[in-house]
Amino acid sequence: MDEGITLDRFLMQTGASHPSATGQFVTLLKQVTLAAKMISSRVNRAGLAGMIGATGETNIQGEFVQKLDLYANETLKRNLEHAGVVCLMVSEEEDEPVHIPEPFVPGRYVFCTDPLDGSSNIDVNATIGTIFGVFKRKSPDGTPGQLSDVLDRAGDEMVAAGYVVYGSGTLLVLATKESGVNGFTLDPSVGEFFLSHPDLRLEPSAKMYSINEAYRAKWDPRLAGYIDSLKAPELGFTQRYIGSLVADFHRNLLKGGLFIYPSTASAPNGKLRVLYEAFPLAYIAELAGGSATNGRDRILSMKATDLHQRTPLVIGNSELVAQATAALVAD
Ligand code: P6P
Repeated sequence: MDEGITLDRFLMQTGASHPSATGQFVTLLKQVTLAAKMISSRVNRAGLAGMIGATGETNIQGEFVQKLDLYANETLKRNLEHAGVVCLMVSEEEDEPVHIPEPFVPGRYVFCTDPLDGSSNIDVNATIGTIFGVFKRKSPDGTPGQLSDVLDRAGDEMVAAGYVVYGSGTLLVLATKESGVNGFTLDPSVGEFFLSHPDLRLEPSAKMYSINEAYRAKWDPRLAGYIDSLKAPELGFTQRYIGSLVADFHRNLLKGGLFIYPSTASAPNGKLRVLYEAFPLAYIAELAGGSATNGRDRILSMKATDLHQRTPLVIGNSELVAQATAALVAD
C-alpha cells in the first residue's frame, strides 16, 4: 500500500534531477525540515513550557521578541551552520548577517528567514509560521559569504522558497522552479512530512480579500476606492484577516484570495520585509500561477539594498493583484 510520499523521498526524487545537483540543495532543505519539526514541537508545547511572553528584549524591528522567536532563530542557525550548505544567513531576528562559524565550512547557498512570523499571535494561540528564501551564492565557493550574495539581487534569482505554518497541524510548503509548489503535512506520530498538497495552484481570480481595514484612514484614497468596490453585494466577496502573514497567505493559496499590506502615510514602505517575507511569498505565488507587486512594480523584479528593507505587498490571484495594482497607479 502506498504509505504516501515523504518530503525526504520527494527531495531525493526532485533534488537529484536538479541540474547542478551536488547534494547541498537537498541537504539544505532536509535541515530546514528538521528545524521545522523542532520548532513545531516547541510551538505546540509553548503554553506548557512557559515559553509564552515577551522576553522584554526588542529586535531590529522594535517589536517585542517572543521567546519562541529566539528559539526558532537559534534552531534554524544550529541546523544549517554545520551542514556545509550555507555561506550566509539573513534573519529577522539578527541585526547583521550571520556568517558560518569555525570549524564549519561555508556552502553554496544564502538562507533568508523570518524564523517565526506572527509571533505577536503566540499568546493567543493563533497560527504562526516560518518563512524562508534561498539564493545561490555569487562569491567564490569555500569563502565566507558576502553581502553581495544577497543584496542588489532580484528576487527572481532565488532558487527556492517556502514556509511552515504551525496551526491545527504543521504544514511545510516548498517551491522550486523544477517542482512547482507542493505542501507537506507533518505526521507527528512518525515525525515525517508527507506530500498532502501536490502542485498547489492559484486560479486567476477569487472572492476573498485580506487587509487590515483599521488603517483605512491612512491608505492611499485609490486603495480605499478599490477595496470599497469589492464590497458590492453582487460580487460576492468575503474578507478574512488573521494578522499573521503566513496564515493569511496560506489560506489564500489554498482557497484563493488577495492579500494587501499597503504603503501608508506613516509607513510609506509598509511593514513587511523584502528578503524574508515578500520575496519568498512572491516566489511561491508566481510559481503557483499568481503574482505579487509592491503596489506598482513586480516584487521579484525588485532588489534589496538593505537586509531589513520593507516593502508594500499586494499578492495573490493574478487578476486581483492586477486590479489592485492598477487602482494604485491610476491617475
Ligand atoms: P498589522 C505580524 O506581526 C506581521 O509581521 C505579519 O505576520 C502580519 O501580516 C502583519 O504583521 C500584521 O500587521 O499591522 O495588520 O497588525
